[in-house]
Amino acid sequence: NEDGYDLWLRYRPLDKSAQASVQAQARSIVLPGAATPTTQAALDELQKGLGGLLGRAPAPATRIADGALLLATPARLPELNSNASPLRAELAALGNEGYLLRQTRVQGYNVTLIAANSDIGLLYGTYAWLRDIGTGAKLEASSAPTLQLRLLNHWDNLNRTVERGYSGQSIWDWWALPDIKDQRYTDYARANASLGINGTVLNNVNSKPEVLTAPFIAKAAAIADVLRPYGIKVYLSARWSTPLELKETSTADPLSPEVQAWWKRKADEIYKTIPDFGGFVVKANSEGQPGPQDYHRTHADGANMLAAALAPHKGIVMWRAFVYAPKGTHIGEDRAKQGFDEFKPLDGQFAPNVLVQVKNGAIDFQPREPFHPLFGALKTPVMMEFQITKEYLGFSTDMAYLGTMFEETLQADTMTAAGGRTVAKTLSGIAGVSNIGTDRNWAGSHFDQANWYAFGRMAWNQQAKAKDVAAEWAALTFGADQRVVAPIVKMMMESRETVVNYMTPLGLHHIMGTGHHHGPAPWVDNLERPDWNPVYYHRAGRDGIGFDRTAKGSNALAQYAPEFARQYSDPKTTPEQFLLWFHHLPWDYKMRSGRTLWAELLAHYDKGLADARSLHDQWVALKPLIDARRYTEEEQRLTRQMANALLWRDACIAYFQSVSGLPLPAGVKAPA
Ligand code: GCW
Repeated sequence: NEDGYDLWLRYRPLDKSAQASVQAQARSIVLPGAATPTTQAALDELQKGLGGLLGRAPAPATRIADGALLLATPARLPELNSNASPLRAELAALGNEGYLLRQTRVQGYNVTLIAANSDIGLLYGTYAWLRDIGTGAKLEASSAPTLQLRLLNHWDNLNRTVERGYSGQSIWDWWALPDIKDQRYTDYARANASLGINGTVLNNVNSKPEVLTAPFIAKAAAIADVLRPYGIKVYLSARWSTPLELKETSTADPLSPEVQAWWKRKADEIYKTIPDFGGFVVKANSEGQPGPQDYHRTHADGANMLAAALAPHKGIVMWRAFVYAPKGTHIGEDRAKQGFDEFKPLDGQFAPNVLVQVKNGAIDFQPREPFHPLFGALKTPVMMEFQITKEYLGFSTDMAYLGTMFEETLQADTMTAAGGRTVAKTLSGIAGVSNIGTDRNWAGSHFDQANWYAFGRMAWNQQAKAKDVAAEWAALTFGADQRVVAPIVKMMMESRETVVNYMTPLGLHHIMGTGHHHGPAPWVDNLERPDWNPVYYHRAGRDGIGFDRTAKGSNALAQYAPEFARQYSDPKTTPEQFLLWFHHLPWDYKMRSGRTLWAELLAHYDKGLADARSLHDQWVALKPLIDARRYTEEEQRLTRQMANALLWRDACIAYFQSVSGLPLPAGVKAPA
């Protein structure tokens, strides 16, 4: 019975004809030169993978022969680099992490070649080759990542709870570390390397001073040792006030020499234990976290001080732009504006090893947000922060494939250059807030594995299409049978829009339940800070609904490129999916469909519920083709999702009706 532990690395037996053709391409496995931990990982994966797919893995051999699967870098096989080699130029263009897969002749033999410039490239190539076999794709490719930083961010606490985690405890067993290294760490490394993820931040951005003490550095080092062969570097979230709270300095002012010296010593200490440590991510002066502003210094002062400590070791600082102060400042200001307002003026002041890490949208990981105005606005290198865990999209209960959301954001045109410039083109790195936990299936639900997968594949290639990625994942996860893959892809492609429709259609946002963010609460109006209240965001009343972010309102639009601002300042030229994000409109505003805004809103809620029911029915129809355990586990969630969708629809309609005072349009039945 499938429990999901193997993720997309299941390697279940291929059918006989596929086995024969793969066998012909891999009669032996040849790796010229000495094995390293990384090539050993590749060889081990081939043993495991081919062992499963073919029933028996080919033996490693030392001599190239016809039918060999050959893993080679120019250093291992110098002829790849010779002027005569047809692959020389292609290989040179692949950089350190890229790979190519080719049926070709080497030394007069017909071989299947996995070639790269480095051992890590060989490992990535190995996973790509195994993936191609698993999906039945053609085994010819060349691929290299555009971004060097492809990270997971764990919001894992040291007590093993996970902030916004819906899949069990943290996989990092801090108590047992460093002596006891769970097999899960290796399987985690394999899964991430199979996607090309090359860094991981182990702990929550709401961090604790303890994580930077010697015992925890030793624990992090033990994890780093497991991940290193897989090309994954370890990073930590640093709490701004660490030295002060540990009582090792008298202040946390970034300009204090005592503080600067402390961080330098701390960096030296970390690098003694973890020589390839990646660096720090920092959440400062946001939601109660300490930061340089506590000392009247800027985010740049803070980031640069840490950057100076890490620079001699080639470490980096990822300074988060999700900064809104929970108390005091900016009260009454549109929260969507604060990140830009704080960071734009600091552009140009950051040290070269600082990146500003920006959430995909300016509010907070909503089911749909327009891209953050900082993308394309800074010279400072910027990283994307996506949230893989579904804090606002129904946790791990509701099905919502995020590939479509990642694609929508990455391909959005920032209009910050002539001819257009997508968000993807403005990035220097990408991070995803992990959905991984100790649940047997890692992600809480089987379909949430797809969100980890899609993040990784799109971190490698921002041009990847959500639909292709879904098809790959479905084939690897449920078997490469079109009777299964096609309907699953259809469900996945519909799923996120379904959630948007029954939660926050037409640009509504932040109307979820207080604190937990699950379920509807558009009526909440009594929280400590106005910009925590749903009523602050939907602004529904007798006169209409929506947040006016044009020049008549908060003017958040002015933070975008002029062409974008122009298009979105007019409701008629604003895409309807963002209408109420940027505009406050009367209930009888005429929509493109010809319906009134009120009727259109109801239609979206109805569609969300209908589509949630349809997702369930589509899954039920697949029952004969899905193993019993995974079928049942997902069926229960889809049943729960129908109830969630019903609650969302009825609660939102009832609430909005209570403020609009409008009757339900003819043909719409009152909520049961
Ligand atoms: O999305 C919000 C979450 C917080 C989170 C914060 C952040 C880690 O509700 O749980 O804290 O954003 O991104 O810093």
